[in-house]
Amino acid sequence: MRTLQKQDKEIFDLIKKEEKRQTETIDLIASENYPSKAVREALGSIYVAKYSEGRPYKRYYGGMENVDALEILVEQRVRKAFGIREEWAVNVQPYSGSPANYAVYRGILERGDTILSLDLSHGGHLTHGSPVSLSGTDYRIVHYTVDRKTQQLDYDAIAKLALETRPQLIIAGYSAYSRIIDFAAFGKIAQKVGARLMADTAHITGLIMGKMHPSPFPHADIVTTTTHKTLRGPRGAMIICREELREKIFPKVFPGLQGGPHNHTIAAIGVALKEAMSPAFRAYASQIVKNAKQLAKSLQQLDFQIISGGTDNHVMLVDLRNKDILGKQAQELLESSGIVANRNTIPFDPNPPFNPSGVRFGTPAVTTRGMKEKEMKQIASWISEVISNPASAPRVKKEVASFCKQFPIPD
Ligand code: DSN
Repeated sequence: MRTLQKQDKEIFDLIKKEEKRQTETIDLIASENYPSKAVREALGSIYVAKYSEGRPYKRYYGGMENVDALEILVEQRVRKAFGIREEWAVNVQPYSGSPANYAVYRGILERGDTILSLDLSHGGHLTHGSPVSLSGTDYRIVHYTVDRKTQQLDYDAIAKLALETRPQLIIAGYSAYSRIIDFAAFGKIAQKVGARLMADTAHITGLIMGKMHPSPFPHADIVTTTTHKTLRGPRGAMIICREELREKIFPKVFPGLQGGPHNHTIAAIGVALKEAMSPAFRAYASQIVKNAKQLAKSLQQLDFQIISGGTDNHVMLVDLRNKDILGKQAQELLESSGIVANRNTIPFDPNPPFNPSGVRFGTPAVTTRGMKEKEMKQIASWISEVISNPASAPRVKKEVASFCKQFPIPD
């Protein structure tokens, strides 16, 4: 970055500060990850200079031969990484997960149609019909919840609700749900009520490609995903749908919602997909889950309540109410100790979303740094120490910074 340093010291200094912050802290935000240097090189490539409105071989500008070749190659890699064939149409142009989801809704629903999705406060996502999202204002939203007792999805209850409310679209796929999603069960429910099924696998795409979570194919009609979470690519998204839905959905991406695709991002997604098909990535996905299970177990041993009693994937929700602290204060306290996480609602939360009863922890980023079960035990012990004794935060922060030096962010 010597050129940047010479040319723009203000931005260079901010990047260096952010690099230091990331290097010296433990990132437990379940949706974050560190892409490889190869991904970042593709992201910084000359593709950034190219406009390419349209779809491969159907563009509005000239100079397209390398953009067309790139986009076709990346679409093929999506199919290969998910183990699907040509009957699935792929679009790697969405700028991120929110517009990808909205393009699907506008493509297959009429205004006022019914969407059945998980309540945000039970682990769902803003774009799955929250009243503050356009998805919640343009459609009739019915939410399912997790079961009060098991804190897990109850497929019989979801089926009953679907029969009662007759949705046109059912959404499966979450931001804060720690159990395996039974896409086959969702497929059956959707079929029974004549709804389309959309799987939003943003959080678990890397686990699916790494064979640590069942695939949504062929149960879902549409799969949307971001590319920067467990998949460890650049910030971007994609839509995969049954071929017969292509003409309904893809025009909503362009020209409906977007202009030119971000070709540098598409190149970087391609690099991440190649990585995701390697044996090393499979080992990575497996370690993410091992680490999450260990972190949850160690926290339980320290009297933390894990929602649903554990985790099958990369994420866990902690109910802090027995610890005499709420989510906001816990997040701030942990951050002052060098442990970065986010506060989160828990199912049936009696507290408001701005200061909910829980925190969410995830292991994709720490696993990328090479941490294993032993380190998860250490992290759990720091979390417990700081929550029970806030005065320990400055000392823990120093210990965390020194510990982090053993686990550099891959460059
Ligand atoms: N913001 C992401 C997350 O943290 O889960 C979802 O979009």
